[in-house]
Amino acid sequence: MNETVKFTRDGAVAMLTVSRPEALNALNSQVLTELGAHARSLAEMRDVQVVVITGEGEKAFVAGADIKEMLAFTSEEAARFGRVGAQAFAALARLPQIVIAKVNGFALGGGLELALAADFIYASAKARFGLPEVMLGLIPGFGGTQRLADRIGVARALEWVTGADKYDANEALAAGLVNRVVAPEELNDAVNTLARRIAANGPGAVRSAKAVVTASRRTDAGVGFELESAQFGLRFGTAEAKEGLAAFVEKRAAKFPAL
Ligand code: CO8
Repeated sequence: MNETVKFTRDGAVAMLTVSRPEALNALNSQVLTELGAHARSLAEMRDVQVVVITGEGEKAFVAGADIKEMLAFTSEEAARFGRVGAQAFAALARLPQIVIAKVNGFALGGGLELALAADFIYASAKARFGLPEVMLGLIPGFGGTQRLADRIGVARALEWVTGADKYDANEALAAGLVNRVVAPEELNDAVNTLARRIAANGPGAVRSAKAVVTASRRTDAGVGFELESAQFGLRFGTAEAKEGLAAFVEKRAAKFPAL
């Protein structure tokens, strides 16, 4: 069976590309299974610091779950499909690395849910976002209701989920869904530049920062601040922080040890 998710790597930056361009990269069972397997092996890769997720071709990031496959599902098959997808997306969302969704075109339904499993989204100006599930009599099933509300607020998320409209890249930017919008031909460069910039920093510090910043969502403010102080203190026991501080004082570029 041909692979439907391509894994490529450039130094400390890895890329997952959903590759079914003939179906606008729709998520079938095979894609979901492969995404889950990649997420689990990426979690163990201590020499990868940034993961980019994207879709093959010019037109789509991912146009949703595969409607043609879902059409024939029994309830049991649908439940299994939902579980495999939810587990894959949860594994991506739990990765210790920084995960960037590079949204080059349509990010609809499960496709938007996949982008939401990343830490943040960079989008081409021709990207289109939306959760059209209710038009199919469904609701988002891969964690998208929770992650969208978390990203753009409950009121706006309810409007998006129940109205099932599509939003262009600038609307998504204004809503806080997308971090940055660039011209389509500039998207690769913008993401690569950011990914390399992040990967050049102290790898332990970047992972620690991700753990602490994302904890702000799950914990009340007191606990989050305590976690931040604890992690801040722990940094000082690391060779990485010693090197970073010394390099600044010595006016040279830091040479961080591997994790
Ligand atoms: N599934 C399967 N095939 C798809 C999908 C899809 N989601 N989207 C597009 N395709 C296929 C088309 O069928 C077409 O194939 P063919 O050439 O064989 O007919 C090919 O991709 C090209 O698509 P179009 O010809 O439709 O291209 P257009 O430019 O005319 O339209 C759109 C592009 C607007 C993106 C349109 O394709 C579209 O509306 N697609 C469906 C979008 C959608 O509704 N997505 C949500 C799906 S539901 C979902 O994601 C649920 C997730 C949660 C599941 C939880 C389970 C428990």
